[in-house]
Amino acid sequence: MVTAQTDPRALAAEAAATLTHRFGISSIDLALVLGSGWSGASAGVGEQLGECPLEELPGFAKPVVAGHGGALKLIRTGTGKVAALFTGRTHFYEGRGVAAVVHGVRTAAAAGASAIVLTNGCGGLHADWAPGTPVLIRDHINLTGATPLEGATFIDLTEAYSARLRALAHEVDPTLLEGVYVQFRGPQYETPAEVRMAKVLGGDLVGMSTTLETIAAREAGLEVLGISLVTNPGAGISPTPLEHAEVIAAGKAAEPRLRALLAVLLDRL
Ligand code: 8IG
Repeated sequence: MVTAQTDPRALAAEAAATLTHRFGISSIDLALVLGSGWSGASAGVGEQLGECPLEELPGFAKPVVAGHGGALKLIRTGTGKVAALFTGRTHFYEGRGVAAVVHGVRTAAAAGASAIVLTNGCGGLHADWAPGTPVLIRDHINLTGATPLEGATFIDLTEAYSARLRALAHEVDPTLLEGVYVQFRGPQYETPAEVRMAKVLGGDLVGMSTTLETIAAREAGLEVLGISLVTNPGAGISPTPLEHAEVIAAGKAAEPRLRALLAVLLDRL
């Protein structure tokens, strides 16, 4: 028997039903997942309609990483669209399985979203991509060895990251860079040799999220916009390791730019 206990899509449908019921809405239009360094950027974006701890929705658990918040905020954008903001995500390295990692994406799709913005904090593979630089994800390399798909589910990923949405983001901020995001399993950061490998493979960014979520989003028919915030140079890229305080300061300095980007994007998606 297929139940919410055994079928991740049924569980996502249940979470979506709980979400819409709880907030008294029929559906959502958009979703936004906030990665490391993005919480400040989302403050004040849209009009907040409500908020609930993620673990109160079926299938979600408390995030394990302190500072990776775990709430769902419902907002209304300037153009009247309803967006679900996930203030934290489950990472693959938590060991809860791929279905848990992509549960938010599937819940957003089941609640009616047509597009999802996936953000993250990551390492940069170019010495001149300073901490605080936002980069649109053009494509990805999934080095986790995992996938949210099962069976003969041959999802096309030729344009996993919507060219339409990237063009829109470029209209909003013409100076935005684009790059290829390489997901490692983590939780350890890369060795310098692994960072060189990621670069040889065609990568520009290294991180521990997003690619599995993008695969699940494409399976569910969502348009995906991926935006990375370079928070540190990948291991071995910078001759002098950055001070933690510098990384935090760079993230803070980037907030107004990220906030403006998110606000306008959510209005236009
Ligand atoms: I923030 O340098 C952040 N997340 N894999 N490598 C990986 N993930 C990251 C990094 C990094 N920085």
